[in-house]
Amino acid sequence: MNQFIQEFLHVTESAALATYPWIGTGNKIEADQAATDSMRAQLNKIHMDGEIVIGEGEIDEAPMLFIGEKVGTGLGEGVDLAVDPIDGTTSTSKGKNNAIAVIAIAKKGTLLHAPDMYMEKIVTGAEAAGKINIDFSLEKNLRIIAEAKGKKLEELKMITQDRERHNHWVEEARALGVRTELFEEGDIIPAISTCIHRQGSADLFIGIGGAPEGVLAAVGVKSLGGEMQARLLPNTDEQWNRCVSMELACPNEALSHQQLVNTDECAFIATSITSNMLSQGIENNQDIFTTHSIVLNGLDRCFRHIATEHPKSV
Ligand code: VTB
Ligand code: MG
Ligand code: MG
Repeated sequence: MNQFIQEFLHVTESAALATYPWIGTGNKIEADQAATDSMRAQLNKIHMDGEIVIGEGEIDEAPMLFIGEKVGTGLGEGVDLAVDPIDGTTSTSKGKNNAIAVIAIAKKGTLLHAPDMYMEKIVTGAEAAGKINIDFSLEKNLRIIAEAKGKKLEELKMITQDRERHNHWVEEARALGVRTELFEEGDIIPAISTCIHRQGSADLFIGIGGAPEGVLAAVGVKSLGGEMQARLLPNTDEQWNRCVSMELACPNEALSHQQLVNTDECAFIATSITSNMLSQGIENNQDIFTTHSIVLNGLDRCFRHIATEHPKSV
């Protein structure tokens, strides 16, 4: 995968830059279209036999990068791709925080083929990896993390998206004395942030969000030695059958990290459109745009942030 990282960084940087004219304009469809067109064009230049296994649309929902779409020149290594040209289209169109252009890549056949539906997710950093369990109660998982980190419950922080469906978790955590941070949009970066040692980082991410975003986050979390577990939440017969047709025999079973991403040969790359807790949004300077990206690689545990200056004249 390493040989591709620079090229994929160029893909997410270009997609993010393509959205720039649309930030804060209220036009989320146009923003998404610009990012998608850019991402497809750049992906198709890469010498790989790529397949989108996590995308947004189905085949008839052009212009999205759809599940099953082949990308790249068709020559070279087989690669599974998970893409979200913009995670946070509403944030982009409203000029609010937490919009990213994001890609995860992995050796062919190693990423979960998940349809676009809700997924329950829990994530923690390396200290409690191998110890938490999505089938345990929230209290039990919090106690496990506290013990693994040598902290008191009052010293822990949980992070979750500000949604009514999460209120019971928020109440439970706060009743135990665990501080709980709520964010508005975009659950990929908050999930990954639990694996990074920074002041104020959360110890546990919990939430119900998009399944595609779940698989993307799983690659980032894996690259940092953390642990993610998940469960798809099909809530119609159609969604259930869709899972079965994607070879998920028990659509609502607990998914281990390995089921989400079954290799260390993987990478996660996200360029910030607007700012988030780990990285700054696009800066518009006189002759250049500066982009800020996060690059994580399953073969080491480094947290790389890459700033790139893009001359406007090119
Ligand atoms: C989730 C999350 C995304 O939108 O899909 C969420 O994974 C949708 O939640 O990152 P709602 O249906 O409650 O709005 C995002 O936050 C992208 O904005
Ligand atoms: Mg999107
Ligand atoms: Mg998304």
